[in-house]
Amino acid sequence: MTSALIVIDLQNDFCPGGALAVPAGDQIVPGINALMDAFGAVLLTQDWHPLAHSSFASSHPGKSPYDMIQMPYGPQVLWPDHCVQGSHGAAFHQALNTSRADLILRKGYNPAIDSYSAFFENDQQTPTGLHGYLQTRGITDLTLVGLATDFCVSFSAVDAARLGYRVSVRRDLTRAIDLDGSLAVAEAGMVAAGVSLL
Ligand code: VGL
Ligand code: ZN
Repeated sequence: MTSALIVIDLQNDFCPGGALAVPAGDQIVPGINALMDAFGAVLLTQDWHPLAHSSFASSHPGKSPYDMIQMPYGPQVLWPDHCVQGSHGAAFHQALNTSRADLILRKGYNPAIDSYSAFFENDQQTPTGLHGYLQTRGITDLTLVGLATDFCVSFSAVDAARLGYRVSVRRDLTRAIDLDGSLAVAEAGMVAAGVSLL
């Protein structure tokens, strides 16, 4: 068993009605549940921010959601408050089959650094521990699904490919935020990194 399904951030705040809703984000849940049976390992990630996280526009006086700012680690999009630790918005979509998960990996808990990728925070240096977990289990092949295609899914996929995993993204089981063409940029970046877009 060397392959894993990684379900990225299928949480209420990224679904219709949520604080950072991805259009039709909830529509991919049944297909993701159905895909779990094809994998020996199923992992879920959960965006998990403390109150007043530095990625929230509300933490930066005078700034609005979707503004860009310069952080010590580089440019950062400012978001509406979302996925606050323990909130309903941070909970998984109620229809997602969470019972099948071997591991739930939380990320974005560092107040000063956002974390789109499941492998590294946005400074591209601070590890989440996922690489060690996968290596220890001998997992070499990853299929990624979930939200959002152009942020957490693509950052995770590119990092995974750079770390040497064989990586596929099931485009039909992801949905995008698509800020100013971010989906096209993300897809080109994934292809350039050697990710298979299925
Ligand atoms: C995400 C923006 C902020 C994502 C998380 O899951 O794609 N996007 N936090
Ligand atoms: Zn977030």
